[in-house]
Order: sequence, then C-alpha cells, then structure tokens
Amino acid sequence: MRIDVVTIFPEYLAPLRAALLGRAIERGLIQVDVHDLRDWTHDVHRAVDDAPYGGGPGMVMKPQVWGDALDAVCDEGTRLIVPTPAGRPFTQAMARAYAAEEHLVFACGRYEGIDQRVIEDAARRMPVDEVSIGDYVLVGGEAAVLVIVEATVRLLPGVLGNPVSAEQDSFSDGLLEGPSYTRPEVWRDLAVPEVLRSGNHALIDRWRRDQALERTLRRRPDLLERLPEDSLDSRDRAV
Ligand code: 6GU
Repeated sequence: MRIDVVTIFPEYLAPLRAALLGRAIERGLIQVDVHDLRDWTHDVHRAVDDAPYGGGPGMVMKPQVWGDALDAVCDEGTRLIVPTPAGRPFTQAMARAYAAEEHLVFACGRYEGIDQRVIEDAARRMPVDEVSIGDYVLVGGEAAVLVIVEATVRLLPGVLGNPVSAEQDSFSDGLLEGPSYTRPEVWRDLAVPEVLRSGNHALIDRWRRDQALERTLRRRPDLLERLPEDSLDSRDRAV
C-alpha cells in the first residue's frame, strides 16, 4: 500500500515512521510520502489561504494550490481522504475498507477548511471521503491522519506480530474488549479472577464474553443497540 500525506506541517507526521508504522515501512509493507503543500504555491509569500467568501472568521485554504498538489500526488488508483470535523465518523469498518486500498492520499486542512470545490473536483476522478475521528475539534487534520493510518495499517497482513489479536479487538465483534491480566497472581492485594486460572477454556471463553457484554452495556449501550439480532445467544441475553 502507498500512503501520501499533503500538509503545511510535514514535521507533524514524523510519528508515521515510528514504532509499528516504521517497521511496516522498513519491511516494504507500506510506502509513505509526506509532502509540503507550500511546494505548490504560486506567489513569493507561499500563501495557502485566503479570506472566506460570505465573510466570517478564519481563513479558507486556496483551491489552486490544493488542485495542483492533488494533481501531482493522486493517480488512477487513489482514494482521497480529507480529515475534517464535518466528515463521516471514522469506524473500524472503514479501517478494514482502507486496508484493502492500493493508494491512500490524505489532504490535511487547517484554518476553517479547504475550498469545497477542491473536494468536488477531485470526486470527479476518484473516490473521496471526508472523515472525522470524533465529536471534538482539532486544529488541523494531521493528528487525525496519524489515527486513521495506524488503525488501517495494523490490519495489513504481516504488520501485527499475532494476527489473532486483530480479530479479537474491541469492535471486531461489535463489543468492547473485557479486562486482561498477567502475572503476578496477586498484586497490591488484588487477585486475578479465579476463572482465568481454572484451565477450563469453555468457562474462560464464556467469562470473557460476559465481561465484554457488561462493559459494552455500561460504557457504550449504543453499540449493543446496533448489534445484528443473531449475534447474541440466550446466555448473552441473560447478561
Ligand atoms: Cl478529522 N479534523 C479536525 N480538524 N478536527 C477533528 C477531526 C478531524 N475529527 C474530529 N475533530
């Protein structure tokens, strides 16, 4: 998979080369390029923004600069992702879909956003998603790109040490994951739940399922409401 990011703060994307993502690059599983939007400016001031039509606070990013940048970076196989608090909420299902793409391009807006015609024009040639990572406002799309790329790349074959852990994640079965424990058996007078040391794997699976259901009910009741009818059995319903 190829990933290109266009931003006015290229240094903000340095973490794309760290840890898990850095290893994926080293191993040739992904290719990552970060581009400075100002490379496509036309004036001596290297201006990327201008006052909004209709008035109001803040600045809007200029269409000519973004148009030239995207012409240079996008090709036939590109999906363009524009992080914005006004986008569709990013989900695990979208991460799975992105993991199947060959080329992702991220266009990071700052200020009050990018002239909407840039998105409209790009959508004539390629799939375009305006995506939000949650109901709060960031200064720009850069931190959102880090989130979306990490969630996507960890799903690529060979990136995670143990592929089973991706399958057992919170959200992959529509529930939050329950608690985990490691040694020692007692720590600061707190004991590991007895069932986990029983060796009875049917009992352990049932306990974990119940913990996931209880946690989801308490913290994210909205997730339970969206679960398909047939994904809960009669034991689940008792919880
Ligand atoms: Cl994707 N961008 C910005 N600027 N703010 C956000 C966001 C994205 N998602 C939530 N808040």
